[in-house]
Amino acid sequence: MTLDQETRSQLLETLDRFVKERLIPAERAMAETGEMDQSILSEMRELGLYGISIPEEYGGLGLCLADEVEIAMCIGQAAPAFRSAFGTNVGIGSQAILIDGTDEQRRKYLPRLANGELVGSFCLTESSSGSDAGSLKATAKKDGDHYILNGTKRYITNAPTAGLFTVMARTDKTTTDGRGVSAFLVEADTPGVSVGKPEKKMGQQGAPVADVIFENCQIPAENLIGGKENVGFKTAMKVLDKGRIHISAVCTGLAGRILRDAVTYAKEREQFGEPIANFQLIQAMIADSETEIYAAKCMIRDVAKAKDRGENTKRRASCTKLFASEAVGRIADRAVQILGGAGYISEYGIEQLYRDARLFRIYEGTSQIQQLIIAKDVISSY
Ligand code: COS
Repeated sequence: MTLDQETRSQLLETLDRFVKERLIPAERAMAETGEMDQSILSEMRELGLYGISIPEEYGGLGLCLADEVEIAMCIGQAAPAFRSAFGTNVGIGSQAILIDGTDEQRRKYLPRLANGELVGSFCLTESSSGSDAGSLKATAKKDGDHYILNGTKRYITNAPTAGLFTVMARTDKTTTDGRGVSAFLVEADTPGVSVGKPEKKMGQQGAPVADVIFENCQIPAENLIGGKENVGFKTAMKVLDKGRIHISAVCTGLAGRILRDAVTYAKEREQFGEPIANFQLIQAMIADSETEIYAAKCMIRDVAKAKDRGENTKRRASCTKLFASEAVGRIADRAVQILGGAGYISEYGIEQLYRDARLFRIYEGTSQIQQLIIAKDVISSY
């Protein structure tokens, strides 16, 4: 569904107020304790944020990607951990079911993902397979009308709060690449599933990340996504194609926030008898940052519309993720520079956002993986 102009503006205004009145003031406490305020999570549920991408027939808002990215840019203005709380339900924790799941799988899980009762999480990465995702070692062995799952997944976002895992595991032991991988839905309370201790991280405190361990975990055969073996790697790639566009929007929302904070500071801070915003070397950093934000927004809106039209956006999703995540890194770096000594001191908040932004160049595919995807696709097209 595409929102009409008025509904879209009203929704974005409401969310912008929520960001400024509720999320930004709660950032510091979350960064210090690593805990998200439960009342904020309830408000996010009430706002329908967990279900923005899930079709209305399953209880979500059923928004098109063009609307979803506007919401991601808006919420992205606050510390990224807030977006992460519901982001897996919107993206990597629900999309495999939506893209390749059976009707029964959709009916069973999507309504509870849409209202936030269930948190979805995506288990692809392992200790020995990060960028080379297809080489994963977790196994799923068919045993009558069940599969027996074994393996350990690493750095799994929202693992400690998840009720449902999308798990990629090898069903064809004769393979070592993506061709023998299948995708499964595993409920967190299934015997044999355990979650490790949340990792201590550089930033994004409040967005929990942990190992997920599967030990002789018996899952019903009907939880094989789409009922088809050995197509799970492709499912994961399709999920990431969309996820990378969404993440680009989060990067760009944060970039705008960081620039705003840096400009506010530059207008107040005086040196050599005047605000530092008057100095052209500061202005150059502001101008470069604004230009990159504008370019990223153009890419995001363009690729989101293309995906809504049903086009293959693999290359463009990677171009956008590469550009937007690298841009927010540069913008955060310039903001620290504009704030000078204050940029390095936690009281001013920029150093926290600088650390938060660092993850974007790594997760949902590193910048180098985006470059490989883009180059391979371009080379094969000429
Ligand atoms: N959509 C649909 N199918 C896709 C696809 C996509 N976006 N990308 C790849 N595929 C298909 C290919 O067409 C190929 O199919 P065939 O075997 O039928 O030809 C198959 O999947 C394997 O593709 P490819 O040969 O490109 O796989 P590689 O093992 O070379 O690796 C990369 C591909 C490196 C791009 C992949 O492993 C990757 O994205 N790694 C990063 C993982 C990541 O983002 N992790 C983040 C953590 S999860 S939040």
